[in-house]
Amino acid sequence: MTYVAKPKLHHPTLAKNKIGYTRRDYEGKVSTLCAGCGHDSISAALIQAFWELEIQPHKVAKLSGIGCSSKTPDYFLGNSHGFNTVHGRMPSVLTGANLANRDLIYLGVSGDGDSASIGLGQFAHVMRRGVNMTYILENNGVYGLTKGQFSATADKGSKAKKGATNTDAPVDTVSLALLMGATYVARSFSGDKQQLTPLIKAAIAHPGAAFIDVISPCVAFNNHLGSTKSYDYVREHNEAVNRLDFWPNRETITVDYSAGGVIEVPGADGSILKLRKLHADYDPSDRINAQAMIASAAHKGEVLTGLLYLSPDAEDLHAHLNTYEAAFNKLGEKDLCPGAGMLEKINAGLR
Ligand SMILES: Cc1ncc(C[n+]2csc(CCOP(=O)(O)OP(=O)(O)O)c2C)c(N)n1
Ligand code: SF4
Ligand SMILES: [Mg+2]
Repeated sequence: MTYVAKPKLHHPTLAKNKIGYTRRDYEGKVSTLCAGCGHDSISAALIQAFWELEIQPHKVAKLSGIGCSSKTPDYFLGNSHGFNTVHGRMPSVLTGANLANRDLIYLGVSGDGDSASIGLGQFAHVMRRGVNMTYILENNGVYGLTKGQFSATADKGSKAKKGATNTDAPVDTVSLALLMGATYVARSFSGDKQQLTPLIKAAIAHPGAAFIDVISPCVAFNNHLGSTKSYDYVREHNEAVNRLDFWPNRETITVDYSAGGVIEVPGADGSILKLRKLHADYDPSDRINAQAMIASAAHKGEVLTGLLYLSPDAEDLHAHLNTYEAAFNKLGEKDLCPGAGMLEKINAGLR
């Protein structure tokens, strides 16, 4: 089975968002992934997040690499722009698209093989450059598509389905993203849609490189005893540092909070992010403390989830480079080709 068309009909009472779309309008083709694969739950959270944010699907560009995870953009946002690139090369293609047209909302979807093995360099550089994007890493600790080899995020000592032990040290992608200068860093679990959906919404609103590592069990090759990326292991060792709620710009807040332990973070676009603290000593604006807490949790075999770091003064690549605001495809010949006089002036400035 490689392709199944989805029926277009839907129930007339299906709820619509303020721009008149139902959740079905944010879906894609029928998934061909294994039943129970964590990646499908991440697609469901993405559909929910874009529907709740009332984003027009044609305003979104979704780019991915190669892998089961990288196939998923076909299963959501069927009316958005999409580019299934080359293994480990999504970040550079996305960077180019973003530089040419900043008017779109950029979503990068990748796997642990795609990002932490062949694409490790690209991953590091897209974070340090601050490309305005939401980078979702669907982390199952294996190369699912090529039948379950250990990936670079597999924990040392964890077991493969047939019993082999992984002897290599793991790449911890959230630590790396922090080290590289990402301005929004989170970790979540595909089995926790309540936590994941607002994390995605806040990442989309974030003006810079937003990274979410989502532990996403592979039921075919890495969901057994001895795996640290199985549903059972993550449920037993999930340590949430906070819970997040997100309101897009200036919407009335109707939820009640007890005053203690809640931080309110206003976004540059008028949105509001509320963080309910679960760990008294966890401050997501403190990069050094975040790094220490992540390392300490990993040492204890815990999976630290939630919003791990948020920079209060994030900027994106366009701000760093002071680029021209209009998308290249909106510029006329006069702007793109300012003539011999201008060329002479530029050349003179370089002499
Ligand atoms: C250049 C290149 N090298 C190797 C492959 C083979 N290959 C395809 S997918 C994949 C690994 C995918 O693993 P991951 O990114 O973790 O995705 P998952 O399938 O686990 O979601 C590999 C090695 C390829 N397609 N291209
Ligand atoms: S092989 Fe693993 S990652 Fe790929 S679809 Fe099946 S469960 Fe998901
Ligand atoms: Mg994988």
